[in-house]
Amino acid sequence: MTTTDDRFAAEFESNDHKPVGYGRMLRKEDPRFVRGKGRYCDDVRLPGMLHLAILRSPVAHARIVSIDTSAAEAHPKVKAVVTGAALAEKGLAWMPTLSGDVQAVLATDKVRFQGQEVAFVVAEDHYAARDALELIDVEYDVLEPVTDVRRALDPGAPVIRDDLEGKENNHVFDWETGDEAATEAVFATADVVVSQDIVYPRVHPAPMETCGCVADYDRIDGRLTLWSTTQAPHAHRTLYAIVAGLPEHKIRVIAPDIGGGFGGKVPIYPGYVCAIVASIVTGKPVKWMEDRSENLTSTGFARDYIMRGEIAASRDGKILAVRTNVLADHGAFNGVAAPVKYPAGFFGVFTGSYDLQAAYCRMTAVHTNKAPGGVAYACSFRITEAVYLIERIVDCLAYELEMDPVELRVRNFIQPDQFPYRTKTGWVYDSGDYEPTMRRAMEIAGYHELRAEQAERRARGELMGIGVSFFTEAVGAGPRKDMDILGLGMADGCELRVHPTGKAVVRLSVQTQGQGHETTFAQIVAEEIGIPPADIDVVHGDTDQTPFGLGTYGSRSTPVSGAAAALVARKVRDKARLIASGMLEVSVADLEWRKGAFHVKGDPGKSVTIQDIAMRAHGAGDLPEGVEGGLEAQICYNPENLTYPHGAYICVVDIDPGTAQVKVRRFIAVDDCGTQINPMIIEGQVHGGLTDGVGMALMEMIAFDEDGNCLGGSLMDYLIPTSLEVPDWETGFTVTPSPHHPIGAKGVGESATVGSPPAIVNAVVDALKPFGIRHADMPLTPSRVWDAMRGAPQPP
Ligand code: MCN
Ligand code: CUM
Repeated sequence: MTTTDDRFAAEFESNDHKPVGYGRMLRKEDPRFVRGKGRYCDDVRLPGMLHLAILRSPVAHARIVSIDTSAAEAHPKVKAVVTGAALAEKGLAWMPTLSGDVQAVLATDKVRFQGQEVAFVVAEDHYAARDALELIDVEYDVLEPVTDVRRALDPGAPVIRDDLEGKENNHVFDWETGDEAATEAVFATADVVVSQDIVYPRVHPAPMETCGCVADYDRIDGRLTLWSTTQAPHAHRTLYAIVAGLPEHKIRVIAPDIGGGFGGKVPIYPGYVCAIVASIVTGKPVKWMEDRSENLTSTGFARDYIMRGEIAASRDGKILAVRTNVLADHGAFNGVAAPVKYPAGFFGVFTGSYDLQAAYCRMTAVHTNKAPGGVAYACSFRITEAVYLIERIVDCLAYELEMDPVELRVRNFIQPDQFPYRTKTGWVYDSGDYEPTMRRAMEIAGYHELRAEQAERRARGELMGIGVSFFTEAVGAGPRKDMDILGLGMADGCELRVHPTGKAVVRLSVQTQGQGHETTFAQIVAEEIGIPPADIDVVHGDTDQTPFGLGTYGSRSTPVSGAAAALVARKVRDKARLIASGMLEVSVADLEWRKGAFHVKGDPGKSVTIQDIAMRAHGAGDLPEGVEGGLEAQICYNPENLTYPHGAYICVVDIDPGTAQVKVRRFIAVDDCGTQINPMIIEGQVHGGLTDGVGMALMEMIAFDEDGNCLGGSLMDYLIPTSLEVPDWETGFTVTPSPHHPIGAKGVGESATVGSPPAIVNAVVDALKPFGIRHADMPLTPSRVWDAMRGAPQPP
């Protein structure tokens, strides 16, 4: 099989788009993973370890009348049974969420979503703990649930958060961005205005490994060690210190190998806190691991935005303004993980890749009787929703103007000479060159031939669709002046030590969940300091071993920690230069750095390698005046701005007119993430994100019935794509470096998840054009497509 990757890779890497040295090297972590030697949380087994299981609410909204734990306590293998009331006595029944709300660790007064934590059991083994859950008798007084987000603010709607003083309705926040009056003025005089209701359903990241932890509290020296499925070990440690009142220096959070995070492992879940409490209470290590249903029903969901998009344009296709109104379902507790000043994440980039005159967004967020969460699943802090909105509404406009969707986009692109470009909602895009990326995707796709083929097929009554999307992402949060999580500024520490024999260790604050950091961060350091990646160990995921930083999400590792790694290596190199000048007995100005060695200018024979310098830095003899021994450095990098990767995606679908089944025939993705570190890993990230996109566009939705029962509690009901549903991805790349990142790299980990759903939906809607359909909501399952074809009303 020849993939586009092969066809284009050679050409791509031979031009000036060279990735950093060692480019497509194989992943250093893979020998361990492919042999089944990864070490995940559930592999942690400590002597005397007990097992914790959580009793969860079977109903969405109810007052707790009584809890009888006596039978469970009498179980011979049970060591402790803990309820909300018991936690309340210690002031631990509630914990802060990442968005400044509070969430019940165990319910005391009411349960507020199906699957909420009500009590926990600690037992000698996992099975006994689960068995004992069935012995707990809870009496519930069932209340009317709020499941329809559109009714959450109705007068008389049950108030979910009566725990909050003075709370009289289900309102969470109002938020707006852009200029309402200026936008109204443009809309009032525009030739064409198109408006469309668009729903981005609630979906779940569904990582292979569910959430869990092992808590080990040492009563003698008061130390807590927590192995935990976390994407942000340092931030979690600080929050545990605040919640549990433990001194921070006595807490060690270890994130071992993680079997996929996708944002679902950013929040602190009640289960982690329960395990910590259980270990403190019993004096033994305690393990908690969720099962699949618990993961799907109670951990951070994603999306759940109901949007009205409006676009104003001139008759000849100049887009003038975009306006949107959003109703956001935040579930029972506002557990969204976003920088404090950004309650709607980075949704403000809904103006997309287009040069507009005005834009405005108004959003209302509400509580419903559903699990908390809101930004997981490779969301780039809500850019998924923003890109879906703009790329769907631009297609609606193309439909009304009867224009080709590519031509409409190209006509409105922000031009290369406009960067840095300030959008009408205040985001400053660092760099971009959009049209070549779009043209490259068209070239790989054979866009014009595809359109000709489509015309022929349509004439035969076949349903073929071609969908386009073009996205600009904003990744790499901070800078810290604008961005913090619960007061913790979004900057990243990094530390590099070169040992006497010239081997190195780089210590990161970010934590990989499968993205290949052990490889790519070694590559960044290797490029800067000339030590081969094999000789550079990447240490991460352990707060005792690494400097403070905010963790991995929002594709921030490369933009923030990647920059930190490059700069810390340069700092070491600067010191190495001083030592080299002593060794070669020339002035610093006479030295030239070339791949791993300092050479005396004009005397190529005279040089010292970084390894020679490392030995000298630690060895006998004098160093130049004022230079300390050792060869190491550390920094804390505060990014100047986010980085703004972009991409052009084209999707080709066929719909079976008899069954309404959508088949994704081809998918072409051209991504631009600035300077590439490892093109193979980037392709892997893109392939994964595109697969996510097929899932969301065609299959995935966490639905609820009227009683608030979650209908997506197993992978039989919540469908995720397999290799059978996805095509051979065709990828291509362009490179527009970030001007402020030390090596020009931008993030890429969420690009494809962000960019692909609109391309797929646009393709399906394009295929349905003969039916006069302009929009249909995700997931485009056969039944939804069938209904759309029959003109049936869309589900709410
Ligand atoms: N990379 C590169 N060159 C670039 C940019 C990135 O080689 N110019 C490489 C990086 O070195 C890194 C990978 O691509 O190995 C992703 O980098 P980056 O875009 O910085 O994203 P993060 O490492 O911060 O990863 C987070 C991102 C997010 S937020 C989600 S959600 C997601 C994603 O990554 N979750 C994932 N990809 C995932 N991939 C796997 N396998 N598992 C997850 O849980
Ligand atoms: Cu929003 S999912 Mo990722 O940012 O960890």
